[in-house]
Amino acid sequence: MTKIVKPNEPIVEHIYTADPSAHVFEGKLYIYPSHDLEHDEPSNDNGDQYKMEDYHVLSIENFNSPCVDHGEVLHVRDVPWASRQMWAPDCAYKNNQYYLYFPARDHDGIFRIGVATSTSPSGPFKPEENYIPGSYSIDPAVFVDDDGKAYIYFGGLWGGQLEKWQTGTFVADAEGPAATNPALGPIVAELNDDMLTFKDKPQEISIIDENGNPLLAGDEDRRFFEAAWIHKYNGDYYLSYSTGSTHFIVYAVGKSPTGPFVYKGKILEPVMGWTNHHSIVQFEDKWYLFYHDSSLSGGVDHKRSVKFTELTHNEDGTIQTIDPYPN
Ligand code: FUB
Repeated sequence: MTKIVKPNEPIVEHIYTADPSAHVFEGKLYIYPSHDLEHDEPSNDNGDQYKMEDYHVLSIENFNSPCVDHGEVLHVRDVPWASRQMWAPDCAYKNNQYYLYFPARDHDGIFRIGVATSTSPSGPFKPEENYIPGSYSIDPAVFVDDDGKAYIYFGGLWGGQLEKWQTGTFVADAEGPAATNPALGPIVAELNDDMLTFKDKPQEISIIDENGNPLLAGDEDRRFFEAAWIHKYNGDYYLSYSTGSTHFIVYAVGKSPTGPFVYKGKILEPVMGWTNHHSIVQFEDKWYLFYHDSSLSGGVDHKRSVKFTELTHNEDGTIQTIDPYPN
């Protein structure tokens, strides 16, 4: 019998899934996850264990229904510019089309961000010939604002190569900033109406503390690492992201989609497995956090499963911190 989805449990168990980007399209929840491959190779800080080759789309009609796997919607073999590692994707709707944004290494081993299109939220998706010109690093997240303008957020440290782009070109042996210097922020670019190209040169987002000072690279509990996501609540823009080495999902709030954003607090405590990656979505009158952990595989970093739970904004706009293992 097909299982009804339940909070804090894997939404599917027949494949490993991670990095869920959840959206409401056509009245249903659609989830665009990474599809973790089963293998027994060791983990390293470069993320070589994340060898994903394709994407599946998942959907949930409501929270009394099972999760549907719409099958493979894009494979790396069909993407002319990509060679390997189809990491965390996202999807956006505009111009009566669905746009799947995904990072992968190009044929020189450099992470770039590509787009594939479909007339259906469940795919299949047809990739563009080349990656988005001027794109780099990983973890694209696309936010379409109420005025119709679309913004793409991206970037991730270490295996995600963000620190290698500090000069504007790829420097293979570049390290991140010293601990006492400002941390690297995620990158944002407004998209053109075609949703396939950047309108302007991507710019780094500033994340500051309550005194207006930039978060420092050594502030590992709060500084950006990867997995940027934007949601809008009561007119404010909430940038949430993973702190990587300290494994939190945290958030910062701003008055504009491009920042600056003021650090506010934690959304999710560490989960089982090294990575923490999420999305936040309103469905009907409630807000939900989609996230992943490695509990189904007994803690294997690269064999993860997507889960969800309810998320609560307090009256003052702050978000209640979620314990992923409440019982
Ligand atoms: O799934 C591969 C990578 O792991 C993602 O791109 C990161 O955000 C982390 O979850």
